[in-house]
Amino acid sequence: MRQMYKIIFIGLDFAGKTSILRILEGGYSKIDKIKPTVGTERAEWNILGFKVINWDLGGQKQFREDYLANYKQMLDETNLIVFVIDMQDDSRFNEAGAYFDDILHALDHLKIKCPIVLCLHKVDPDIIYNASMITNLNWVTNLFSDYSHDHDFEIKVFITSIFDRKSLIEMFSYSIGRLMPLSILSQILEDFIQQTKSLGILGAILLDPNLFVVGTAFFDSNDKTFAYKTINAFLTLIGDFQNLFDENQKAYFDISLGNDKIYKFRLNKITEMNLPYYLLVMGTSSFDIDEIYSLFRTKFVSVIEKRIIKLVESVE
Ligand SMILES: Nc1nc2c(ncn2[C@@H]2O[C@H](COP(=O)(O)OP(=O)(O)OP(=O)(O)O)[C@@H](O)[C@H]2O)c(=O)[nH]1
Ligand SMILES: [Mg+2]
Repeated sequence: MRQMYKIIFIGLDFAGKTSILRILEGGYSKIDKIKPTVGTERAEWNILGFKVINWDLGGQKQFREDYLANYKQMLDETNLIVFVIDMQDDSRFNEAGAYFDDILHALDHLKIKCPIVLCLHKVDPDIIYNASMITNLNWVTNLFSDYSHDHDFEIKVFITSIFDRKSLIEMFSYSIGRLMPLSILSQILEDFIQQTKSLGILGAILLDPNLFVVGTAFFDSNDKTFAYKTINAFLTLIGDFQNLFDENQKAYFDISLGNDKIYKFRLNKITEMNLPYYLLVMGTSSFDIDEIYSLFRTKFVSVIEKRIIKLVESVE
């Protein structure tokens, strides 16, 4: 059987679980039509040849009670949990925390030690620095860390909003990175930036056809942080404008930092591959993108393609 991963999206009703999944699926257009989820909805995604089944667990009280009564059936063979909390509704933080506690106990009973991702959600860009939001973020972080204290789970916290698609892509890229052996793709990119260092490259990010980050390599961690922030702009543009790419399937983006420092970004659709993967490269002003990309095309594309095919086999 092909390797399959089960990801559970769980949290109170109205937390935003279904909305997150719809945005990750690639569109704002579907958001208006979302209704409260009745029971559980399952969706199968193909990521790098792996089957990822997202379980969206409706959060209304009767469903929560039902899952807790039948937790074995619901949580069995879970590979990762995304727990979503509505950060705009402080009247329900304790209720969300108690539910989280129930889930941790159920996982302990089943002896499941999967990674857990906490989405502190609905932290929209316009309210992220509001005093009340900062209070809420501290409150919930402390509350949930108290609940997780007596357990032994690897918990990673993300601040997310459907109005910041990058925050969701970052959260989900982390999640798939915890499941799949992706480090091999980053190793290939490491090799690539070493070989193109003299051409002014600072780093590279490989995005899959869903725009999830599947590999990164940078010489400097500050550059990496900077590149991640810029991805946001690119992802929004790719989603919104079909004509972003020129006839060579490249998109350009330069950022001048004022002190003579220019960061250049080039996003390339890797047309040689069966599905549209994307390579984002970051460089200095002397960056020779044509030469860098031609080296990528001749020496790395087929290696990456073969590795992606092999990834699935390696875990079977
Ligand atoms: N402001 C804001 N609203 C959001 C965000 N995410 C979701 N919402 C809204 O929150 C409401 C509930 O979203 P859903 O995705 O249906 O929530 P759910 O967790 O799936 O709810 P159940 O299916 O009942 O468990 C909808 O009106 C969404 O538009 C967000 O990041 N910011
Ligand atoms: Mg829902």
